[in-house]
Amino acid sequence: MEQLVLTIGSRNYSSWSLRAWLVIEQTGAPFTEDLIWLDEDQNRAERLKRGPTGRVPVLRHGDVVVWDSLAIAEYLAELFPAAGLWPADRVARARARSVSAEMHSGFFAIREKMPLNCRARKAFIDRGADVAQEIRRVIALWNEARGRFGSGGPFLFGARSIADAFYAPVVCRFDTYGVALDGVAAEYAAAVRAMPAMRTWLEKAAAETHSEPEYDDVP
Ligand SMILES: N[C@@H](CCC(=O)N[C@@H](CS)C(=O)NCC(=O)O)C(=O)O
Repeated sequence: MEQLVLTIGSRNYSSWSLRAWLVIEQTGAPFTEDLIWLDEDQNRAERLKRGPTGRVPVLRHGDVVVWDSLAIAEYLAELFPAAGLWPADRVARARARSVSAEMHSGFFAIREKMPLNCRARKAFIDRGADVAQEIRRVIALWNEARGRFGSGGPFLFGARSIADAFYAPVVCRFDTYGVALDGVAAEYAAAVRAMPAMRTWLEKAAAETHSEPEYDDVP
């Protein structure tokens, strides 16, 4: 098997990197990390050497280049069918794909007003109706997935899947910005935090010395 190389940005600030990293980690396959500090690559020169958009994450597998977190997740799901990256059941898989795509193409208010900053802890403040509505939507879809498909384990579709990788940065954001959870959502967030891969990522994020004031200064 050709070597897998995953280009990521800062662990503390790069939510799309976290998603792809959790997916590749779940395959159990060896891979090399290629970390580019976004604050040191202002003109995207390094990132443009890895992929055409100048964004991270990017996966290289021999001469195959895959950019964009969702495309990387799908590529890895095809490459490692035994890893169970998507639920085995067709209906559950369709729902897992839907909620992952919903995250990938939506939740703009959360993404803009609650940027990923894993190691920061801020007091909860009202960030506006659009953020509140998106938080309610996240909690509703977590509840629905857990209630309908989650009986086989603590994750959205029971066993860990790509959908959990796509919502893991949201758990981090809720922790950073003091969004209180209860019931099913609180239990699900605890399961995500307890994943060994998540703990590793958060420990490394806490140890990073690069800081990005644009995100640190968000109240
Ligand atoms: N849709 C892309 C988004 C990738 C993205 O925006 N990555 C951010 C880091 S989290 C980035 O590279 N930002 C730097 C830039 O846009 O210059 C994906 O899913 O991978």
